Amino acid sequence: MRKPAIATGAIIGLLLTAPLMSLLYLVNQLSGLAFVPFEFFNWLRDRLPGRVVIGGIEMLSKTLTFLGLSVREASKPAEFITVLGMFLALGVLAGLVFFAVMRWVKAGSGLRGGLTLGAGVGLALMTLVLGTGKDVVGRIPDALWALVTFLGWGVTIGWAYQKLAGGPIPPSEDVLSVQQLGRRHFLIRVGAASAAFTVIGSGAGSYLATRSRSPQESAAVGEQPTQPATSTPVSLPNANASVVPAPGTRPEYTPLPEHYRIDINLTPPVIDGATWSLPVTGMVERELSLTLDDLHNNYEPMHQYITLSCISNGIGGDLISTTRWTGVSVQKILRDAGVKTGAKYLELQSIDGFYEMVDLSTIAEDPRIMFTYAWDGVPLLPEHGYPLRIYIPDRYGMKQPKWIVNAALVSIYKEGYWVQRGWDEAALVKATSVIDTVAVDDAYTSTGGDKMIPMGGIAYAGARGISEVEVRVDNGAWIKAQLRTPLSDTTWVIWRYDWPFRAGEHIFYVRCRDGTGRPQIERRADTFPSGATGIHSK
Ligand SMILES: Nc1nc2c(c(=O)[nH]1)N[C@H]1C(S)=C(S)[C@@H](COP(=O)(O)O)O[C@H]1N2
Ligand SMILES: [Mo]
Repeated sequence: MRKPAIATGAIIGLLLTAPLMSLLYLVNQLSGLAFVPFEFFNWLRDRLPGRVVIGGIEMLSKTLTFLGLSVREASKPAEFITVLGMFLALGVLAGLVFFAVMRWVKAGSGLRGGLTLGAGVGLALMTLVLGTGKDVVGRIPDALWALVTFLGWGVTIGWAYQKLAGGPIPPSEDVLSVQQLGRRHFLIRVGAASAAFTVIGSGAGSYLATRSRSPQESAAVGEQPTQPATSTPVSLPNANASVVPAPGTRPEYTPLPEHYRIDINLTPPVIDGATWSLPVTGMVERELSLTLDDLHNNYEPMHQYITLSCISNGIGGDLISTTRWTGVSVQKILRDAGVKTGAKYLELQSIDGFYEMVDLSTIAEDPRIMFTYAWDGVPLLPEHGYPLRIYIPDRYGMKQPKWIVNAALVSIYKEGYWVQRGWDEAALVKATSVIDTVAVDDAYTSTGGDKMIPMGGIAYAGARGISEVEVRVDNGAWIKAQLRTPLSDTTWVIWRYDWPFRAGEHIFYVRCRDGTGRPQIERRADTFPSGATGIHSK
């Protein structure tokens, strides 16, 4: 008997892993049981060296930019596809290794080998699933599901091996071709079944995903009022500002569905707001446990217009947005809890394994630091941190956890999630300015008779504000732009410059100074590790 080729193992791995993933997806959509490929990659993500994770993310975002796709819109789908592709590749590898190992094992043990493979992988994934998430008991169904499915997968691979290895060789000269024909037929049949299963399973899964939210998700959202997602304040605080944005400037107030989203999760963690509460523990006089109702009813709500930027936002990038945040000053909560002497930091823990520290001295100095429960007048959307996130002025998003599940006062410093992975410890926002538009189609004639082209965009320097924006055309002099009164001290500023038109090809440059008069850094630097610097041009 001739043993099947190792390459055939790769094909079998592919043909059997694809329908398994599709089954896992369908069942995840139907019942909420864990989608193991995501669990696996989340587990891996938290254990790989930060450099590797960041390298992967940066490669992905560079590829998207290269392909002309918006990082804000395309990064989550691209992450999905990458992770699914990588999991499938692991399945291929498993098939390959299995067939290679079976070459050394005596004939007839395909099924037993498959059982061993399935049990090994299944038990490993079961342990992994049990280890992620706080509540081990609640994870038992997910863990058993992982075990059962991968056991079945392993046995099927073993069965396929057995089939391909075939029985004893028939006494004919044509042995090889007969056997090859049999193998080819078998592979075609498995291939067809695999394709049909994969298409039907993932098709039904995505139908369920688009038709309705998963059961847990609707449970969490059920707590929220039936308001439309976007309820732009009827009148913005700067409604009477004299400087009008140039046509084509991005919206000053980002529509909520367009707010960028960045986090370490493939799908947003879902927290049930009705049962959630925030424990305030550690070095406190009185431990607190604050429900959403407590936060709403026992504290005066505080509203702040805020621009949030990701440290991974490149020059002129789209990982920056502005909305109205509502919550409770952290100072008030700490006053109620009572800070014990010796406490130095507020340690925040999120449900997705993300964590960060805030200096108590920073909190003591800044009443704007805010536990936030609403954005744009509605409870936080699941992807933006429902039920609670924190706002810390002047810092990039990486310092501001979403989905907070614990707050503890501590005396010992611990690096936050991204800090531990090599990113800047302070993550203070770098001043930046962007040209959104050179509105050639909106040219008009000035009172002096010149043809004018409105230009505009944003400038942002965290909570330091913007004192000046300048524009340069080609090698000309830097000219001051007009600044529109911003929504608040902590948002971006819209600038506008009406350029006296000259025919020909031009390059436009922009730069700014923050509220303290400090010029933005013109030297080009990458986003890693402290945020991008450099001049935007168009
Ligand atoms: N729990 C948790 N909080 C998080 C993150 C995360 O991965 N997990 N990402 C941070 C980063 S890097 C950014 S830029 C902001 C983005 O917030 P948004 O997605 O609501 O715009 O969330 C921050 N808070
Ligand atoms: Mo970020």
